[in-house]
Amino acid sequence: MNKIFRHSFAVLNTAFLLLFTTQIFAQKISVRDLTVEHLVNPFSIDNPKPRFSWKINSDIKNTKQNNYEIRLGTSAKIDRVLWKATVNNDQSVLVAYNGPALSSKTRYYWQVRVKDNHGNTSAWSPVQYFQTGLKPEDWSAKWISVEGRDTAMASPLFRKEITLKKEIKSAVAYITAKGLYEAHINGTRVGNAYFAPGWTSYKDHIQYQVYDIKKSLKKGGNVIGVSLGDGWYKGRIGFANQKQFYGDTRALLLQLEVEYNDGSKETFITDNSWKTAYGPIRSSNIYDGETYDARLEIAGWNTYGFKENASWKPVQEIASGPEKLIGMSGPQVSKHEEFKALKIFKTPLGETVVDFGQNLVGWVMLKAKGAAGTKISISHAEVLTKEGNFYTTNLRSAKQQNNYILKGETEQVFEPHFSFQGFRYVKIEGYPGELKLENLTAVAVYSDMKTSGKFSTSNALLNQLQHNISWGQKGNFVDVPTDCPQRDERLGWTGDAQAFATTAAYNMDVSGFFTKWLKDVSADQLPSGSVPFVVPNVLNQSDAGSAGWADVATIIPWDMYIAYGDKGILETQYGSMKKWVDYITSVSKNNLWNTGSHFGDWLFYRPNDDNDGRAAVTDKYMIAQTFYAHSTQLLLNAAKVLGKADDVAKYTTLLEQIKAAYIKENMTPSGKLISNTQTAYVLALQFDMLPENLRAQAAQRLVDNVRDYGNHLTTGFLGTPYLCHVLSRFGHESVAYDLLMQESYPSWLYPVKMGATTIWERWDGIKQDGSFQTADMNSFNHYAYGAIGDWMYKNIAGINPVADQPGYKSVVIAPRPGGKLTAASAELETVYGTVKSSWTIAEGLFKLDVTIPPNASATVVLPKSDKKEQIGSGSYHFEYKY
Ligand code: RAM
Repeated sequence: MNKIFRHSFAVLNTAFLLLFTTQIFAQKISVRDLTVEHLVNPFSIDNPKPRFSWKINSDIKNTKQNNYEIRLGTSAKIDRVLWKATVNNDQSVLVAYNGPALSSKTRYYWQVRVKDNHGNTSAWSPVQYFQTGLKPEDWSAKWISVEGRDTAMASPLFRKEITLKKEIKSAVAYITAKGLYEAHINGTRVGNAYFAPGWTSYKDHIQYQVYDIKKSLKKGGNVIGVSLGDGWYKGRIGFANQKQFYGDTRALLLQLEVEYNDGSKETFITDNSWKTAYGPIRSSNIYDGETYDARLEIAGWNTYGFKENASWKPVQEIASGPEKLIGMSGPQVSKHEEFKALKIFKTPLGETVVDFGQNLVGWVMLKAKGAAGTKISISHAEVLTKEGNFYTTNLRSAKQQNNYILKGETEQVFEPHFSFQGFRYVKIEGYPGELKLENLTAVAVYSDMKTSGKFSTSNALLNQLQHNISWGQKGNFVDVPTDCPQRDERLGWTGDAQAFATTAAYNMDVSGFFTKWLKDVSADQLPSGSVPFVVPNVLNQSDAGSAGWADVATIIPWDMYIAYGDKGILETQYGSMKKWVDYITSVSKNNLWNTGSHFGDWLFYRPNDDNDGRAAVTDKYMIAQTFYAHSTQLLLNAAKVLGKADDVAKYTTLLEQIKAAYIKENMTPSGKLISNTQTAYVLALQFDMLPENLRAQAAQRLVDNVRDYGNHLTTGFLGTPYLCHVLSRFGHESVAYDLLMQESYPSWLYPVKMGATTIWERWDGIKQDGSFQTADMNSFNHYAYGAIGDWMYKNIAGINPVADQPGYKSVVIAPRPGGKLTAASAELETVYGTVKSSWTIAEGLFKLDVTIPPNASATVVLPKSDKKEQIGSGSYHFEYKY
């Protein structure tokens, strides 16, 4: 303990102050944010026992729910109650339905009210609803495609006129496609989702979307029009120029169920009465972009009464495959932030380039008017070369180019339909007339995840790092968690996803997003239990089983359980978690996982011309053994939560054996590891591989290593997420801060200093001399190293979950100031409500403001103090000499 510490400690004991800032008025409580299966008023619930959640508003401190009443019916007034329950407990998250069997394709209405521990009862919440999905036997629609072989690159349009005989009470459309679809009713786009039906393991399951389209329909004649794109299903996907991975035929499946005011019903479906023709989208591709020829627009094709000419052909019905049709369990992809063009300039090579100031994922909306046949090309890039030219070599074979061919006449606004781009800069070619800033707007497109976290400090570089982390997340959470969003890859790399998942859950509500993706993890898990490198798996079947990648099967379900208190996700994924651990056991000898090929600590520090062993190479099988232990530990945790006593016993023994084998193979008697790297010590300590008495010395070896590199990290994808956590846990907080605040390469802030607006794939994507890392693998939007965000929320701001009270039912607020920071502040919207932790250090005083939501509680661990405060809900202020 140093002097300063002792001094403030003494002061603190005498001058400790705890102030209550919330007024204690007996105000009523209310409920808010009602969700079903994590979603607000969802439309396609498949779970026969859907789960309801709500949050409580209250100004009264120490508020807990004592009781809830829930009721559910089939009318908006809930006048005929189908199920009700009055329960005396504090469960407000994921309360499972427990009434009579729910019917398919039915809307149910529900509401809740609660009583608190102070004797207050809330009013009934506003009525919310959810809709159940279709059962397989409810589908009467037929898959339809173009006649003959589907060889055209152009997007086919499908249309059908229908007549509604009476006034309509309700109208629901169920739509999906092989490929991507965009649907219109009477000329109006259906919904605001992009890339529907989303990317899933299509050979196993395809999602359908459900739309309430009553408002777009009218009594009499109506028309449905749909266009299809190749998307992930048929288009180029994977880095080997692979096409048609899931199938060679784009197809549409649509069922429209109408109920008239008199109670009678009518169903309209896709079948061979529909017509098809090719429209203005001449080609579209996830990697390469889209070509749109406005001269080929068919005016009125999606309005009623349109006269189909000879180019409209009959469709063909095609047999459905073995894939299941499932409702959406995650959020849709939509448009979000818009960015104005900041600057239009000519590069030294004479290119016309536009800067949007932010590396983002989505596309540019372009306004243009010119002579028919004028072709405008928009190419996309993340960075400029050091000479200031447009740089696309790191996109590898992805063209990322949208082409628009004008039809003359009026001004038009163009945007792609079935492609997205990763970019900060665009290059414009062929623009007629003067290109003005107002002709271009960039729009970010990503999965609809509510922002759940805010984080800021007194350090501008750290704030930019936080900004970059969250933009790395937005850009790579486009329906599946991808490694990168720009080059010919954009795949669901499992290692990247597991490294970043907890950080992701701080920044945004990813409960639905990962619930959906974990279904693909299970679906694409091999019969052996091995887990592919990428999910959905579009690589070879044998591309599976890498340590730290395949462990996604255990890691993300556990992370989601902790973040959202979702025991159901453990129940659903338990089989997959277990299969993965059993797979490792099956390929291990003497409890050692020393077979198979592994990525290891991917992209670790490797200086050029390394003659002194400075390259931070960590033995791959040693890494594998630590993840074997980690996955077994998580499986064991899940088994405990789910009450599986036999498995608890079995995997407890296994875990001991794994650790013993690790020590025998990898550690000298004095505690030195066979690889003397940061990652080696980090993983050994993070996953408790070492005997207790050898942990402190191992942590010291880690510290020595960091110091030896001049306070630089040398870790790759696997070591980086845990590096600062391990240092903090073993009392080396200041070393963790030295790493975090390091501004020279390799470090988190080096890219920030180089002007990054997202997280880079490489610590030195742009080198000090302005040159680039190898173009083959140099993404400027790769979230993996953004995993430091988890440490920033937990240690700087101090917001920590508690494993046996998941979902932040209980929170540990333990800020640990350092790195010359004078202030830090974070907010997290949890499933109970908003948790806040905000501190300042000024004039020798440490001040902390904490907010804990109703029905949750916290332990506040004050820095430089042995004080721990137990608090209930409410807002609290602490201050003391520091
Ligand atoms: C790269 C990906 C990804 C990484 C794998 C091993 O191609 O971009 O980030 O997980 O390799």
